[in-house]
Amino acid sequence: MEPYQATHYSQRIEHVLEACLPTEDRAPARLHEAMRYAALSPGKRMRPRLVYAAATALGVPLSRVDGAAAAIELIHAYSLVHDDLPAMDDDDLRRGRPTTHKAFDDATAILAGDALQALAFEIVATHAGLDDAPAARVAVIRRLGRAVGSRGMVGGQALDIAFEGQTGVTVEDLETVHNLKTGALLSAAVMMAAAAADDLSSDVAECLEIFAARIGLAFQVRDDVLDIESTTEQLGKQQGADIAHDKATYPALLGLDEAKALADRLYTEATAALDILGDRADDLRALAAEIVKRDR
Ligand code: GRG
Repeated sequence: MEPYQATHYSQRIEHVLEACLPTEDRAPARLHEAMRYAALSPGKRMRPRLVYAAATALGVPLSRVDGAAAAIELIHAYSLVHDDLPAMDDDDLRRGRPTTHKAFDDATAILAGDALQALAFEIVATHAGLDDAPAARVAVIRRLGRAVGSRGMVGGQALDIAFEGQTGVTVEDLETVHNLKTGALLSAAVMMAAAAADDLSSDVAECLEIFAARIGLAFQVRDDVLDIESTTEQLGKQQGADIAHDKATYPALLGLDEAKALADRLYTEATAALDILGDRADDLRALAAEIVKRDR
């Protein structure tokens, strides 16, 4: 099912990102060019779309979460730039284009990632949408900071690297890595919208946490399946990279069919958690379906 606001969310985030990224006519021009190259390249914008869909489910005006939506996509873009570097995955292709360090150079890519991360926090701290809600703003910033650092995405990346080439990695280890590396940011997308809501009940907050956790893991299971079943052209990045890097993945540990069944189970659990929100959560349901059925 196509979410009824899908196009609206996608267009909205492009405008917000375009407006908040420094232009190349300002020094340092090459750094700004690299930041725009990394952040505006054609990704799925899944995380900002989750922010908007969660805001819709909670009756939060989208203008209130534009800063959070932009910030999370900038953080995601930074993580991809750094993940593609020779010191990490050493990839040449991302979103169907040369990776940032290939299009520019390693030093510029490192700095562009650093600057994208700093810009994300600047935006969420200053965006006008939360000017009238300083406590909500702090809660949003706290969510983002926690999700991105050593107890979230960066910590997951560190564990992922540590597990590379290791034997004896268990499904529980894998779940820990992915809950941190991928799940933390996807959860933050949903929970930043919740943090921007005025009067969120603890029941709804708890259900959203469950939804976000399940869908975050389902995203990663699907990513692992696509690494095997899709093509480089379709993915816009190197297919088979997990096997090449000797990474533990769900299909490697569970088998392909069981990995697919796990993604379906996680999807069912995620959407069941949305029952409490009724029809207002239809866009979140549609995004969840997109996450487990996507082909890129
Ligand atoms: C380097 C600090 C640091 C963190 C890296 C997110 C991440 C952690 C690495 C990316 C590598 C990777 C392939 C992770 C698996 C899941 C994932 C985040 C895929 C890419 O996200 P999509 O599919 O990408 O949303 P688009 O391009 O559509 O935005």
